[in-house]
Amino acid sequence: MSIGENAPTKNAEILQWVEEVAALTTPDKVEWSDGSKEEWSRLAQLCVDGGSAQWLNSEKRPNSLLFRSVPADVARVEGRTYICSEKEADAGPTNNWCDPVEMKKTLTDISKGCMKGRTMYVIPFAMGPMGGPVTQYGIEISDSPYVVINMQIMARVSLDVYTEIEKKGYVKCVHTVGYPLADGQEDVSWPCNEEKYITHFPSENMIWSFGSGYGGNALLGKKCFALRIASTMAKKEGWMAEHMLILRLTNPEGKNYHVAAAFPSACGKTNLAMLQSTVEGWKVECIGDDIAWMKQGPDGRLYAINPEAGFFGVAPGTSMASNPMALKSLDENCIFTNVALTDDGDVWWEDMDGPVPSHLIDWKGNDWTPESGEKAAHPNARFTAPAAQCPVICPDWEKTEGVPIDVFIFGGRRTSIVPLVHEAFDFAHGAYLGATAASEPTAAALDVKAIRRDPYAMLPFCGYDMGDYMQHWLDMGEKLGDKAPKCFYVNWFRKTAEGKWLWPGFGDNSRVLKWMCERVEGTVGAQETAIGMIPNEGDIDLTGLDVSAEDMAELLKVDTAEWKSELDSVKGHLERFGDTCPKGMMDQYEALKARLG
Ligand code: OXD
Ligand code: MN
Repeated sequence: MSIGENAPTKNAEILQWVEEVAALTTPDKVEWSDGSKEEWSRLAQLCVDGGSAQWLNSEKRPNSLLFRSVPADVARVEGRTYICSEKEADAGPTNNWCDPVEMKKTLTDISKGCMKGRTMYVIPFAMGPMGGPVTQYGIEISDSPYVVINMQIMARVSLDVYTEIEKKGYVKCVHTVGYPLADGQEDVSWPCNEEKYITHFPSENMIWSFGSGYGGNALLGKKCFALRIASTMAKKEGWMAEHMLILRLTNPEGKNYHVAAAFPSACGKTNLAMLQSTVEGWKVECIGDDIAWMKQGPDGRLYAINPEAGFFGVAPGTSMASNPMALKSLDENCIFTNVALTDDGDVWWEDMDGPVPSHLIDWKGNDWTPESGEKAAHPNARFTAPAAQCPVICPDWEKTEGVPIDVFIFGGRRTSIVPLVHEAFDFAHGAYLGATAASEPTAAALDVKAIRRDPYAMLPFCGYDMGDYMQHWLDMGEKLGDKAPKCFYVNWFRKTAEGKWLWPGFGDNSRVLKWMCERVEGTVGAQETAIGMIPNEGDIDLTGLDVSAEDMAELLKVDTAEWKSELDSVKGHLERFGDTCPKGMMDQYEALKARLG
């Protein structure tokens, strides 16, 4: 097959790579994606005509599609995700590792002819605003039109990428659903393979994904590139690729503060990214909801961009009550996957506002009623929405140089022990708070053993040894010096002994953000405790909020005995990284232990 004639690039290396992938996978056709609206509409219609998608009611949800996957392909598959570094030790104890030569052989064997009967799309994309100093480029080869139309929303797909690649290089991404079609064989609505491999080759900046069509397994710009591969690039080049939302707070005087925050899944990250402030005069705008790339700028401060162009959010639980700005981002031009369909052709999911419909088509395509006893939408059902549609998107969200970060926040879901907010003594202590961040499963009781430590919320996304990752945080702190962001740790989820939530959360979290900005400004004080600095009584603005003084005291309580009871778990967590656990982290641990007495 000659693929060069209508190729939009003359780059011999790219042409050769595309040729090689085509020779291995034998698609019927190669199409060079250009990222145009025309292309989006054509491929969307192709998915509809082929039976894998349907248009939603255009009066309710214009230009939007519904896809249904299959039960075997509904989420990221961490057990099938590999870091194929040259040396096993470089993947660290928390990643699956496979020798790169061996993995390539396995993938080559199973990929022979795997695109037969399909079109192979070549998708050039930018992670970050085109031409920016932090932006990186990639090319994803995929045999899934669903991937092409999702990538068009999640990344910046454009032929201009080929020009930028000449200056900056690119990450090679190969994706196949692994479901070839024999001559005359009819396609299924969601092709995928029982066998799945999500593999990363950090020394070659390459990603190879086989067998899944879903989310982070298939949209390779997101977790695979923007976190796993980018984290290895960032370590080498002295910048940061983090699983963090980015937001801007503006105070009543019009001064801006920028916050980047890392939380494990199910801790309300998207809600915080689009929060509506309940503090008079304070405004919040969203820059990104999932990933931050950050580099030191000419003034020595740390500048962040959102490398993505869209939101790939969990639909269930998103409502006017929990996150109106996310919901309003979904009015049109969206792709929904595994949500339920209403009788009037719109979408529905659990915990949406309003009454539960009496009849739906569920995510498996079956009739559903409230008596069905099953969820109508899959719990990991997703929306893919252009970030530009978010009503509170920051006017500077695409600024090529990014925004200067004032505050880092870490957090997790803890029903006890961890106060509403505490501030790190310095950046190295902040790096320790991130390295030891912990969360309880949503339904957990007050059982310390149930907590999962998820350093920087990067456990599933770090492209190298997590111990080295912790060292990278300490190194960045050294490099940034007194320009480093101030670090905080929050816990919105503390409960009373009777199981009542102590903090209202959602928009009222802006009150805690305000305190952080005032700490940055030096206009409020704080009290020193063994674990860090906590607000003085009365310093968190509670105007108009009905939280009693006793509850506030409980929310900010630091019980040394409780904290001591966690020391073994922290030590075990750090020791897991053996030699690569930085001395600086162990020093932080020892210092905490000493302070707890
Ligand atoms: C996500 C995740 O989908 O973190 O963003 O799992
Ligand atoms: Mn995420």
